[in-house]
Amino acid sequence: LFSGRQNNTVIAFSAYSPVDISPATNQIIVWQHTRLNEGNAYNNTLGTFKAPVSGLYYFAVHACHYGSQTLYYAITLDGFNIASTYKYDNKNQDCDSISTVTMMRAEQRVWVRCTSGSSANQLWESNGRSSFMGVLLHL
Ligand SMILES: [Ca+2]
Repeated sequence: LFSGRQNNTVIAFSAYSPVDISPATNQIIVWQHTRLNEGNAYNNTLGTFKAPVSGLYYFAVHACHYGSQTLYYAITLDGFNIASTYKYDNKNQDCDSISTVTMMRAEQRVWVRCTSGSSANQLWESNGRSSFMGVLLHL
């Protein structure tokens, strides 16, 4: 698949386990554990991904919430929402996903932001079922 490519830079991460399952409005959702962090561009203390090179990137969040809680979140590029959603179920735990592709310049950052927070436990996290991932598609 990659034969003939002159540059085989691999930048990819997959992170899970949000530090705070009751994020406040505008709080960064910090995913503290990484299954994968090729290129070390995802910072698991800040919850931010910093593009090491300019290119086309893909990001996705899969997030689950507690029953009767609404979970509002977005993928942001330097603070501007580039994908967003909210998820509610009046009874059951449930999950949804958002994903997007975006051009990034080197040093720009992407993170997951809670767009309307609560002091109640919103994020349902067990065994890594809520996660954030990103990958460089093309230089
Ligand atoms: Ca909190």
